[in-house]
Amino acid sequence: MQPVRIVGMRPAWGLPSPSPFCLKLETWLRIAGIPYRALGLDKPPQSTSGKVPYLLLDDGGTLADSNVIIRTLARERGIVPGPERTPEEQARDHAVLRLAEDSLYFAAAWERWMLPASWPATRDGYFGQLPGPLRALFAGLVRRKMKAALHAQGILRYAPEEIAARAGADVRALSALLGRQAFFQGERPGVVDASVYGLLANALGFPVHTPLRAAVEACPNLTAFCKRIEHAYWSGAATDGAVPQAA
Ligand SMILES: N[C@@H](CCC(=O)N[C@@H](CS)C(=O)NCC(=O)O)C(=O)O
Repeated sequence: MQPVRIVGMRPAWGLPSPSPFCLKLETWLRIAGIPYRALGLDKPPQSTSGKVPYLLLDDGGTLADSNVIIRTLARERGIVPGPERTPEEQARDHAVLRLAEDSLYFAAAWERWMLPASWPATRDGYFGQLPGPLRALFAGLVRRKMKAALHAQGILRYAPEEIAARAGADVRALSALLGRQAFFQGERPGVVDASVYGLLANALGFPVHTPLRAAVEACPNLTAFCKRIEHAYWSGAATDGAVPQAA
């Protein structure tokens, strides 16, 4: 089977990707057993959405959005998403995915891009490989773009303490929803597990002690969940070092 080619962020801080959505996609491909090549972004994303991750298609086009990519690959390859889920379980999976991707993600992005204490680590993690003058230029440009996006999304309109409180509430809700299960989707992991892992592993691996990181560290079932995924799908995998350039 030809490996699929995905474009995402280069590894940073010992994580396979500093992007929760790129780490989610790679983790899902590992769960699904689909061979892939991860190409590190070296220019603005060439996807229709302008975001990463995206898939490079054989006809030269691209396919953006982790959920769209996963749905497409699963359909094309006849991958069964996991054990049968009741309609109520499916609704719960849906709610967990949205909680992670449409709520917690934005608090995490705010911490990285807007908290003064986080900025040096974010700048060096995302732009450290660029030559000096370009590094400062791009870092500043992307930070301004992120600020506008976080304001438009709404999170930036809250006070910092409120953002931290919202992130903490999201994390505790995830912890309660996982409970004593091995994975959010039951005994076997699926897309929801990949998604939550992409976010939580990034919260724990970011080298600054932020309120989000503290909230995750305070939930032993979530840290054990991350270790379980890491052990099953990432152990022995290189998380730093050379990543091929995007075509
Ligand atoms: N819904 C998208 C979200 C992807 C996303 O937000 N990616 C971020 C990196 S984690 C990005 O590319 N941000 C750049 C931007 O917003 O311009 C997915 O699931 O792939």
